[in-house]
Amino acid sequence: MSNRTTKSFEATQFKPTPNNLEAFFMPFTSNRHFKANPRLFVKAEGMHFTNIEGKQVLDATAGLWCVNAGHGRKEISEAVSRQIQEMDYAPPFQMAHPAAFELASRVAALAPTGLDHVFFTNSGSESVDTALKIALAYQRAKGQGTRTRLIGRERGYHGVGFGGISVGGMVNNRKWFGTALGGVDHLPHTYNAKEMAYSKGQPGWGAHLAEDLERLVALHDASSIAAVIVEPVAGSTGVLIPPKGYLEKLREICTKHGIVLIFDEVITGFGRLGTNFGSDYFGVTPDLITCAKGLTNGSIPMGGVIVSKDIYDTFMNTSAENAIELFHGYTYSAHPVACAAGLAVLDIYKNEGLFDRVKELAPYWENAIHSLKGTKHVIDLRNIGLVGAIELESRPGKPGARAMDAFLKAYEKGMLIRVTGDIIAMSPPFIVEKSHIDQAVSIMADVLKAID
Ligand code: PXG
Repeated sequence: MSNRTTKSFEATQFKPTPNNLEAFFMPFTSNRHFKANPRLFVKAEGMHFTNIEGKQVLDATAGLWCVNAGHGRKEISEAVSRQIQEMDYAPPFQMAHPAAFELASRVAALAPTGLDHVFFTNSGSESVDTALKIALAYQRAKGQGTRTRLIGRERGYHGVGFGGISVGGMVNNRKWFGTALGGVDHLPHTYNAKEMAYSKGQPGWGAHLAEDLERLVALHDASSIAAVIVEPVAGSTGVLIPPKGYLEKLREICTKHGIVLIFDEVITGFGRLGTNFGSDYFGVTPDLITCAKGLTNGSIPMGGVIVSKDIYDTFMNTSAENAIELFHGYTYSAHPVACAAGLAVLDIYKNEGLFDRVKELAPYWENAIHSLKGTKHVIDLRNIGLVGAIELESRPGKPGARAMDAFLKAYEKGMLIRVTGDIIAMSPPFIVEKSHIDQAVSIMADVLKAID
């Protein structure tokens, strides 16, 4: 026997009891507040979670913008269970399995024309870092190796990898972790309360903000810029909807200067706006699309980067015979269980016409969200597809405190919402009924009246 010093499970200081909340270092959570006031879900079905006290909680956020087809879908759990029994894992480097090709073809078929190859990852953050790396390597493969600069946008959220926080524009994701990537610059964000408060759908003001990209080109020179990344609709930083004409202008400037345009569609992909992708909604086609979340309905972690034919072909045509064309990948790229989940999810979306359902419900949703105009604390309301935002006036000197109170009060009243700063975001599963929308808005109105 080797002389091992590993402690036995029993000898560790933590009692492995399910109600010991200490060991789990929770992500993006106030650990101390949570552990003093725990909120645990134990079951989920359709539009509702059940919490540990046995109470039903209306899911007004589709989990974290991911459970688009609603909870507890048997088609997904059966497909996952079948796959894990048949083959639990297959290595994705120099080997593969059939479902990976099937899912890639199905995703490519949903994507805008010209975007027809898919690289699989395990999360939105990995998709973003993958897309940035593909853009850099593509420029190099084309003989444009001086193009190393990446451009993001203020108030952008692109996950938590070093690439993502560098191009992102969220101060808390940047200030804690050192200097992040060098050579990054940012476009201004597109929100202006004075010009666009209470806009329904896309604001009419602000297309000119895209011209800032020309300013950055003039400053850095196009020959140093590899890619621009934006969310078509900024989600995490408070639902910032692109002004009419803005994305079109970005596309035009990127094309003019040979810059790769990346749309981060981790939230807007898979039907959230009532179209396959946000690109379809806005009629603007980028060179790369990142996705995750709705790809597997949140059931199994998976993300992807959808790649244009031009970029894929450049890799294929410029590397030596039998060389690895893209030096990148994850142990769990195209994991068979995630692929099985993805295929089952795409079937549900198609068979139930869920993206069309979003389109049909969007006007009802818009009216419901805007019916909160004049409610205590509200200073702006925004909507697009099945996304809504309620912006609250901040308490003096305490940004975010009021929305956090709203979050806790809503939970107490049986509804899950998301808050960021003093903005409340709502994004229900696409199976939502009008009666749920009415209920959600009425709970929201009660919550806002009840908090200081
Ligand atoms: N890009 C975008 C546009 C996102 O919204 C990510 C990348 C990162 O994905 P992963 O899978 O690595 O988390 C996201 C994630 C919220 C919220 O409340 C939003 C996200 C995640 C958690 C919370 O708005 N988006």
